[in-house]
Amino acid sequence: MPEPVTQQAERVLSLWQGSWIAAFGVGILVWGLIIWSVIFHRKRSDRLPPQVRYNMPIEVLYTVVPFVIIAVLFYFTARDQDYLLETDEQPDVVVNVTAFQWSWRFDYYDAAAIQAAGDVDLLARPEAFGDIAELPEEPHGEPTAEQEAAHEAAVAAAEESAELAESLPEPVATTVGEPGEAARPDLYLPEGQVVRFNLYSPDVIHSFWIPAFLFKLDVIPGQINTFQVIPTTPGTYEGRCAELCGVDHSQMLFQAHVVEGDAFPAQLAEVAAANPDAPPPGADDENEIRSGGPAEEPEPQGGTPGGTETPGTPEGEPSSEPSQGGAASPETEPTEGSAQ
Ligand SMILES: [Cu+2]
Repeated sequence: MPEPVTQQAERVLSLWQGSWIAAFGVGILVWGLIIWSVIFHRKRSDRLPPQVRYNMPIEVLYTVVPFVIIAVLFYFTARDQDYLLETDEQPDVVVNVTAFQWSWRFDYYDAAAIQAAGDVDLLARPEAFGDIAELPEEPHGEPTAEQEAAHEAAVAAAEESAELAESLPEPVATTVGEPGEAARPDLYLPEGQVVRFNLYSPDVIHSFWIPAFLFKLDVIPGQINTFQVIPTTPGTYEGRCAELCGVDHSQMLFQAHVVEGDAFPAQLAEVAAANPDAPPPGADDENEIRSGGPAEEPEPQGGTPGGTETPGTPEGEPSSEPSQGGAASPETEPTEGSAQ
């Protein structure tokens, strides 16, 4: 196991160690009993030992002991899982992570600004990623009353999302990566502060994994998973996608840098200065919201019925995308999920 570099990872390590200690305890008992019977209960004569049909105490023991073992393991696993997924503590920094085929986008938010705007949980809603701000498709041909009603409901929901996206504070810095080691994005985290991650996918299932955190979490289209950590050890740690997500899955790399808390604001300013072109997801034009590059990815597939997309063309360029996003209403699929 690598050294844990977050408070949460320490818990994972102790769960892992505790499980091994319990397993060794059971193992030593079983091996001991086997060796004991082999040595002290060898065949001594041809006389058959007394034959019995059952032995109640032993049968009960066989049944009860495994239940106890499982119950103990379950208790600690459930307890630690709750702890690892707990987001009660007020975060200092919020990072919206967008995992796309095949890289990462990191949007940093000032938790205090979000707090002022309402609730930090706002950012954990899909609207925060601006991705469903697009108006759904008009029904083709002669729509039935049912289709029309569904369409109108979808339009209303989309408009509501767009409104919410606009009311959210803009990220203080944004990084968009590209597949491969050379263009992998950097993620900066402050030591000793509470960092909230909101994980979002516009295309397929990915998994956000920093091995040194001893933790990974799936990034699922249509569902935003969140978790919080407090980094404890400054340093640079590898990050990757841990879910086979397509042809360039292995190129889906990033690096996490834990910097000292005092140095973090300056570091963040540097990130913001280095990526001035990255459009903020909360930009005024609602199609602009979608133009982060990654969020656009599934669109051509969904928008061109029967179109043969080459899966190996990750267009990370924000500039090439808005035109497609702009064609939003008539041409594209109403929901992201249906694209897959
Ligand atoms: Cu992936």
